[in-house]
Amino acid sequence: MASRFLALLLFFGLVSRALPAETAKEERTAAWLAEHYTKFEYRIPMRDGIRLFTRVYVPKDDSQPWPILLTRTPYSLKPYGPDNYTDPSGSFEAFAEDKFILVTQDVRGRHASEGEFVHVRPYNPAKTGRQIDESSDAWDTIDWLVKNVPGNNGRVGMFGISYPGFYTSMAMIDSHPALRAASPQAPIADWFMGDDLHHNGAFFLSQNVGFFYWFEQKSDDPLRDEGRHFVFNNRDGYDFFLRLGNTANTDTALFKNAIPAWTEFLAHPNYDAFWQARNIRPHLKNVRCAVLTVGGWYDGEDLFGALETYRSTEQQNAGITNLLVMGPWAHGDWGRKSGTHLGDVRFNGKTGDYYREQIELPFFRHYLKDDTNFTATEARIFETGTDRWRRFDAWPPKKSAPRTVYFHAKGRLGFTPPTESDAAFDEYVSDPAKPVPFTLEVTTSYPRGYPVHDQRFASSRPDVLVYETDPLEEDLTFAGPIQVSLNVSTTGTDSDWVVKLIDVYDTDFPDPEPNPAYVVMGGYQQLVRGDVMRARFRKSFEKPEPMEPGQLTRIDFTMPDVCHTFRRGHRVMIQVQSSWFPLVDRNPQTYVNIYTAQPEDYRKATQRVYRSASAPSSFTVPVLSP
Ligand code: PG9
Repeated sequence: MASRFLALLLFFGLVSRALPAETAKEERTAAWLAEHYTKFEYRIPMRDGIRLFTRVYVPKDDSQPWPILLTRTPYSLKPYGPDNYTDPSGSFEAFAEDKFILVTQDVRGRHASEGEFVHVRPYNPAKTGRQIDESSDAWDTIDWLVKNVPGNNGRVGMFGISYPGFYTSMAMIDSHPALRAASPQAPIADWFMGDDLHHNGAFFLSQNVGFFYWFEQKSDDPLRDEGRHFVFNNRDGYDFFLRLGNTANTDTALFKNAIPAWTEFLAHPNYDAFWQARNIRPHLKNVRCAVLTVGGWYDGEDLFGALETYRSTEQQNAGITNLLVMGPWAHGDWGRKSGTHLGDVRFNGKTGDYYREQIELPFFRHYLKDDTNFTATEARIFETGTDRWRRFDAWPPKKSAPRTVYFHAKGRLGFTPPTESDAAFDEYVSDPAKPVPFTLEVTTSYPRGYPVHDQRFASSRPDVLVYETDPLEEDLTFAGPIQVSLNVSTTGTDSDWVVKLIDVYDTDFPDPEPNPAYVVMGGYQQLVRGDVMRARFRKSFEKPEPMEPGQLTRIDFTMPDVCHTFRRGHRVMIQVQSSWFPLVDRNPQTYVNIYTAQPEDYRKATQRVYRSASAPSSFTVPVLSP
């Protein structure tokens, strides 16, 4: 009898251990946090006397001193109050479970903190005395925390996604000696060149209108500011923004000029001092901590910031540990989702869980708790297409060689330069009254999955040029930035040139199972990377120039890196178009201030893309040897 009872105990013991982690692991709740942590709220004085509201959770386990993990945010610390605990999730949950002193702070001028908020407050390299910026606020905060928070081990880590990622980057500059590890994740780096508000000077419209309206809410009780969402009287963003007219109408007709920051953004249509001062990249120096920059290949908001923060830190801080993680994620998904799929595209495993458990937590445990279970790999990169994690000792990988892919007649792509005569080109009529949609989804913002959406809805349009290879005879891996080089002409005096790199699945690619949306994956034209270049900025982002109607013109620009394998039997496709609406505001195709363009300024234009021996169009990308 006893042996049977023992066998049963063993069986259930094994079974409970064998249960998948997510069923065995209790859901972390605010009650769990209150049981294991004590909450403190402080108003930390900065060097100019302004006090920043700061929430501190200290482990009740006082068996040893614990390191501090700090996040600085403009998005509020709700719930406020010493007895109101947070429902931990994602990375916060993993850190709470592993025991750190968890600190979150309202940045200057936001919610419960004093002072004036300034969007992406410029770094001041010449500040002295009581002069401040976000780097000094981080320094003063860290200095106060290690001197005042009970039970800390004198070491501080920082992390944050997007705007909190920007504040982490700012803390890295002239970093405090107690800051040992920083993880800027999808950090804002440059709002004019490639993050959130603009790409190559082209204004991102639907992605930002609702967000900034919500962000800029001022309620009389900042501790209860839920923010008010803009109420669109038409849920179809394509129709709504087309009827709205020019971009400045977002300020006058929608916001009634009630959002000074938005008015300010629209007062600077070029890369002037306002935007250049907000470019953090040249200031990422005197970084004395280990850095783990994280980004998502399909992040529609700050992919540029992640790649550029890693690059700028690498170039300006020789000898430090500066690492990069890039996964198959939309904005912020790595910190809060399992990461099994995005839109219709499935990935091999729980990429988000893997990142948090196998990369992020070991990084902070190593530098803040002297845990040895960490290998500082320069680049942990998820290779899409083959759906596997890879380790590289440099990014882009050293074992890659640049290959140029040329546009050819009859919509072909090939690795050999064209030989056609000078008159070889393809053309389309770009009509601002009928811009090319960026998605088929009905939205007034942007679908998180649009960076991997099926592009078959666009390839059939007469105002979209399509070029593709034959089915590949072997896998082809692109690993790095995509240098686009177009030879074009237009009958207008300005244009947008949108280029989309697409993976065309083989015709018998299996549909998902189950398939509630009746998705047809055979022949799927998965967007891998897309971006826009506003032709007026082709020579200078600071001093734009009109295009000469009918004149052959070079349009060169770089699309953010990829690490994507086009599998054998797939095709590489390029689509070229002159609008991407309403993700990007419409270019009237006449050389006026686009934001205040009048209805008569919006004119059709005939766009030509040349593909001749003397005027080839192409893209060049590092190709990884098999
Ligand atoms: N990338 C987000 C953002 C958008 C617009 C302005 C500022 C930030 C974010 O998630 O913070």
